[in-house]
Amino acid sequence: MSTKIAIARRTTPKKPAPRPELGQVMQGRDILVRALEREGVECVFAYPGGASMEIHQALTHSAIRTILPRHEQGGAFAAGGYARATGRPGVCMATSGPGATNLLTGIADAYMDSVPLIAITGQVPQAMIGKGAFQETDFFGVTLPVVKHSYLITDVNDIARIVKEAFHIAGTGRPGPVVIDFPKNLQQARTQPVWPAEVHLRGYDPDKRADDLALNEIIGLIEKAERPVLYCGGGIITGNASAELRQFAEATQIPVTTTIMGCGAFPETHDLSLRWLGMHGAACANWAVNGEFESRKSPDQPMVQVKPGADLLLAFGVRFDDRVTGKVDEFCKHGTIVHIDIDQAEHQKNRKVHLAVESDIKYALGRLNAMIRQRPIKKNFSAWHVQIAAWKQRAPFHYGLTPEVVRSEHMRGHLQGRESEVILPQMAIQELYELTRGQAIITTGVGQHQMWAGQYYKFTRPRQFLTSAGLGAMGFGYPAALGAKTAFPDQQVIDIDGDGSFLMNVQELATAHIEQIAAKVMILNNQHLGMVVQWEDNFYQGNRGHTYLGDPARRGQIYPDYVAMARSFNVPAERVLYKKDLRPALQRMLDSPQPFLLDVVCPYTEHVIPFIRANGTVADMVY
Ligand SMILES: Cc1ncc(C[n+]2csc(CCOP(=O)(O)OP(=O)(O)O)c2C)c(N)n1
Ligand SMILES: [Mg+2]
Repeated sequence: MSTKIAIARRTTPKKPAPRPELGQVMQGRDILVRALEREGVECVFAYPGGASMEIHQALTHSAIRTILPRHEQGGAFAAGGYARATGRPGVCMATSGPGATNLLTGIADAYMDSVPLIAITGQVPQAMIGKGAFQETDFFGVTLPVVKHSYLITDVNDIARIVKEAFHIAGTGRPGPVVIDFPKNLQQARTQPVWPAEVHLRGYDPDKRADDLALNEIIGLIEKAERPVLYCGGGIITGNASAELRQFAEATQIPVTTTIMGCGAFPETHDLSLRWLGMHGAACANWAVNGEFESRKSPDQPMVQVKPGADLLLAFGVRFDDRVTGKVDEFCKHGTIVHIDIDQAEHQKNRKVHLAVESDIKYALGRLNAMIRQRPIKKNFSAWHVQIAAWKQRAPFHYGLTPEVVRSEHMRGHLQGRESEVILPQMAIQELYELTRGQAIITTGVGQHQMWAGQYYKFTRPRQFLTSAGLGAMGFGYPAALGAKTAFPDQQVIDIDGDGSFLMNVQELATAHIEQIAAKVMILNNQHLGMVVQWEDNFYQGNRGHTYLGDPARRGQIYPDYVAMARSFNVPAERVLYKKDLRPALQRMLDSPQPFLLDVVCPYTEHVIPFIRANGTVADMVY
């Protein structure tokens, strides 16, 4: 028997490759700035120093808006916020040594959450590299584990190509941060740049497309399933595949849960939405994926199933993060798992799956939708929908007033006799949700307030919830809000922050005022590192290990005075203590044409629930 091999013939004539363009002689610093302009960069968050001031000089002659953060970490987070809000690479810049190392946390944050970020750093002159020169740090080496790619420029003739490649790498495939380290002597050197028209990188092909065989298999699995669930992540948002996801979910009637990174990828107000899953996710989402179990008090007790969970899990643009899976062997233990991701490195990494498909998710969902249009799925999941509706009704996100609030010493004075006037943090977020009609772009710090922001603000569109999810970096919220507001000056951008997190980049109030970036911040001020307190309560009998942020000599007072602090930056601010004052104060914050700080004083005694302890299972869920 002969084997036929089909050889594809090129039927259309080959298009001539676009030609590179020759520029005029100029200095390296100007080549860099022209290259940024050619990439369509609108703004850079840049803090100068000896090794980068040449580039700042060049920026003064450019239409690019240069925003001076008051700390390089703020600049990196702002660029990250800009990138998360727009989908376009954010650009930050710092000098060598300490300037560069101050960017590091922002770079690591972008790496963990697949955010396109370009981090440019000045470097000491080439002749000084390796000599322990003043402000010399091997930033290429320091950042190696937390970048998608990095460059140390060694030839002035490479600048134009490197910038073009850096933007291509940062923004395509699975996005991520790219570092460009730029020695000062090359910033000053002169050459005639060659502007490349295209990027060619051997071995880097971000255009991955699932084959129809695998997609057909997925459709077959859906037709065989009784209890399918879509588990969707940030990949849907970075892949611009929200519309395709919605179409797919509606056509198949498969319920959707997302990760925190995926919040907004599917409207959380939709009937098919289970909200987000994992450690602090919705009980119904955790049950739908894993099944419902009898609550157990300790991990040594057996797991007793009450209701089965998903028999088919469609994991699209996710990475099986431990905050989602808990004990990974128990995660969706009895389901068939299909994993579509553009990054092959995520396949079979954390959780073994039955079918792994390497693909751009927008392409895969678009193709699945086309297949379903041709041959609609006949399966009806109504029994599954009934079960899910019952779970949703039984365990929605909830909170209530407890007598414990008076344990918060910073509340005792003003609450005496008016305990019902207490503002619980969840309540403040709910009010904000209502007043903004769910339309604001929300950023957060890291801690309890972050989880409550995810629970009590419902996100209906992608790029609406900007949070440091993978790295969990306190201090992210306000600078990220500045980045988002720079990109979308006409939208309401609000940082829902913790008192601890906000203080980590409080200096960015100056950037907000001077640059007139009207990002707002609502501090849920519980005078504690609330999330760590919650763990102390659960696992260390409430013994406080340096989790109190107030002034031990004056526990009845609020410390520090954020209102006075904001005013010193010329940023209007108010404090609210009582429920009756909350709504009007929020409204004044929303109406302010300037940046605004609202200090909302809350008790520290609330715990975030649902809660599944680290490496726990759904049987350990407190809800
Ligand atoms: C840079 C950084 N340092 C430490 C931590 C550990 N950590 C996680 S949550 C948290 C408490 C945050 O307190 P706050 O910002 O006041 O938020 P709350 O939990 O009180 O809402 C801490 C210290 C972290 N995530 N990031
Ligand atoms: Mg706090």
